[in-house]
Amino acid sequence: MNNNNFTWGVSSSAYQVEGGWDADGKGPSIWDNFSHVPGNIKNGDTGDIACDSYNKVEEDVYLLRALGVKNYRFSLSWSRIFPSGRNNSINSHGIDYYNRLIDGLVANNITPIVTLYHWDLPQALQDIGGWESSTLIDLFDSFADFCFQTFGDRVKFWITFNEPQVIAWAGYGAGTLPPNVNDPGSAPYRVAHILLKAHARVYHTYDDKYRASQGGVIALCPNIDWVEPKTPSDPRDIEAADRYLQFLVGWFTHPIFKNGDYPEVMKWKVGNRSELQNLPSSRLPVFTAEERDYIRGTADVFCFNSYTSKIVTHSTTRLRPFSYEYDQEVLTKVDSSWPSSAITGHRAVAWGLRRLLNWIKEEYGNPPIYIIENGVGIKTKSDVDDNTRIFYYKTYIDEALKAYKLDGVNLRGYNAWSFMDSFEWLNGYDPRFGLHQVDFDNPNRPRTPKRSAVYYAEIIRNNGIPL
Ligand code: LGS
Repeated sequence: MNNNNFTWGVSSSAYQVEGGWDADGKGPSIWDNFSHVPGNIKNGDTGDIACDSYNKVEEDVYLLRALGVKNYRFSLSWSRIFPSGRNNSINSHGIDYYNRLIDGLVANNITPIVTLYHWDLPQALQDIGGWESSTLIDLFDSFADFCFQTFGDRVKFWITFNEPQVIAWAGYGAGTLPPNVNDPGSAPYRVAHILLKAHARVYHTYDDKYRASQGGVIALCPNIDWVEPKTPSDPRDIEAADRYLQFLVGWFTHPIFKNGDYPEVMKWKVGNRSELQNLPSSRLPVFTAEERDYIRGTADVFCFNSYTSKIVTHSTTRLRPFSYEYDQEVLTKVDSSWPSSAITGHRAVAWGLRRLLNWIKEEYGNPPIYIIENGVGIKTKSDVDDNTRIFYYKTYIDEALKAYKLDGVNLRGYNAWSFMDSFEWLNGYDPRFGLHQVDFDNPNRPRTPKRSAVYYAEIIRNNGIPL
């Protein structure tokens, strides 16, 4: 590959690797409290110690350097920095930790990509309503402002929200993830509205106060599954697939990368126009003209996470009233002929990534694109030979590079999920997504590179798949 600026990296998030859940003055987050309730997490696992990265800065940086990555994407734990979520109490130990990590990365020529919010809201802010409260817009902005001020001399790549749709749907619709609000009617739409405003506010704060002196980029990071129409010759299935993508991702990226507003199909299906269809009245909040101007253009690059692909078919029956499945008349499922990854219901469909990259290029005018998470979880502790993961990376990276080299997609970087085995939310420590194995039975949490780490390091050295 002739582009030496292409950036290869690995990704993680604070709650999944740090541990030190109450160390040195850190406040509790909604994930600390949720994982402490027996029965919530598989095998009774918690992130209390996780990979103990809080105590392993030097070792983690050493492993990153050995991999040869150009960047490391991690997140900041809000309640480690502001234990109560507010800037009236600042935890200097938490700041020291992130300073040591960032300094270690920079000293080794590894660019930090820093996510401001990867799901671990300070509990104190959940207590005042969490993302259902517009007060969070101010509070998130003041947290972000502090982070820009404190770390922005060395951090030049910021992500506001990881997978905002998961925050809205899983947190406030299905209620499967904390704060477990089960309100599939309108709550996810209200939460998304607040997340979009919070994202835009933080973007403008960066623009107004820091961009000139710090010169970085800022984005948000939705998750996107590629979808194929079940019957490619059936226009209704094609439309259903498009509708799925608009409800899944356009929800956030249409306002930001297009016109400051939700996709037309969302306004038609769940906005005011739904009254014309004799459906429940609008659940989609409305932006004022001023807000649309404020939101439009608030990302410098297009980041996303992707793991799998699905099949979509049109359906004439509404699956769930007030729905949760993209309000649709859309059925999604997996194609049983696609190779299964080790995760139930999660197929490894590498060519879906190429199509997805082309869709982003067409839909949003070929912005600079970063794949921030891609990888496979394997449900076993003894994945020593690691063939499934090597195959996954080889085929997915190959398809991403086809999009880049052959299709003219403006792809700038690829990050593997994950740097190391870590706490996988409701699934605890099984499945394993890591390029490094972590021994969670050992209090020292030793890390061992897997064969996939060696393979990925070769890809990085070769700046593409080795011949
Ligand atoms: O750990 C998360 C990874 C792993 O797979 C990361 O924090 C998230 O940003 C992201 O959602 N991640 C992810 N998503 C794909 C869905 C995997 C389904 C796992 C199901 C296990 C039974």
